[in-house]
Amino acid sequence: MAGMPGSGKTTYLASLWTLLSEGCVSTMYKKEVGVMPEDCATLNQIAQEILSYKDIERTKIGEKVKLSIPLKDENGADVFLRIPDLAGEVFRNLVEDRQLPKETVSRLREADCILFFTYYKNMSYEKRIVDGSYDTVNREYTNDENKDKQTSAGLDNQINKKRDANESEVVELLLSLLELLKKSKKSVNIRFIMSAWDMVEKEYGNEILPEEFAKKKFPLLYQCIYSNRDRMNFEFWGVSAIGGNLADRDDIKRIQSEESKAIKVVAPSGERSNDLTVLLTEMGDDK
Ligand SMILES: Nc1nc2c(ncn2[C@@H]2O[C@H](COP(=O)(O)OP(=O)(O)OP(=O)(O)O)[C@@H](O)[C@H]2O)c(=O)[nH]1
Ligand SMILES: [Mg+2]
Repeated sequence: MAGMPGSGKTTYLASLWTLLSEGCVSTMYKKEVGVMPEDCATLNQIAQEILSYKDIERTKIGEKVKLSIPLKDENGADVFLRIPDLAGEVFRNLVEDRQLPKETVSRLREADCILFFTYYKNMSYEKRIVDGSYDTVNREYTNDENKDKQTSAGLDNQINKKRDANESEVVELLLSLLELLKKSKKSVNIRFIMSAWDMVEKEYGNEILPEEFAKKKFPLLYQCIYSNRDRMNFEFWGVSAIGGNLADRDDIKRIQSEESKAIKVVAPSGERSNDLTVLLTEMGDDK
């Protein structure tokens, strides 16, 4: 999983673990009874927080949680799943300092598929048309407490820990990952995950397809993906790993009654399910 801070990575992983361990939703990949993953206790703790409708804490640099477990596919064949959950800060640092831990680089090189998360609500707004005499990008803060961080000229071109990443920085992250993988992979398999799909549907209606949403909301990222299409196999997915907004009482009531059925996964074709494991299917040349 890759993605800037607050893009929905940990929530996906913990909800995926809940689905696999409870087994009450029919899933493409299944866990055998009694098989437990490494890091089971931590995953249970995060999953429990989500199940008690609490906002989970951001992953810190150095935390090394992963979901590492043998599964069975629909034909009963063995597959081994390994998804490390890194702090978004690690990816922010890649954009800011051009550095990524060696271990993460090798994991990315070994990965069959990268799940690249974005959550549009946890991104800074970026105004690209500059008024006045500045010929640079003018970034604005969505967060009040960060307003004073803008320079007197109203410009701040440095990504920093005080504000959410903006679209240009997400583009930078994607380009940096492609650069890192250039030598080891002819073509990189990437699924672009539009997190918190429940929020998207509230705002844009439930007819919108994940790719249409990406094109509308992230035009720069979308353009970058298409102009690098010879370097990746890619797909756009919508995922609501919680099923609703934990700050909204009506949503919480609905999640309480629907339970795991509140989870939503929208495939590139628009096909819907509650199965978070469909994102684990092979793609591209590996199919
Ligand atoms: N409405 C809604 N919000 C969600 C959903 N999934 C995640 N979120 C929100 O996104 C926030 C961030 O999610 P995390 O899973 O912590 O994000 P992360 O990518 O792990 O962030 P870092 O640990 O900082 O890298 C959560 O606190 C939720 O508020 C969802 O399905 N629906
Ligand atoms: Mg996290």
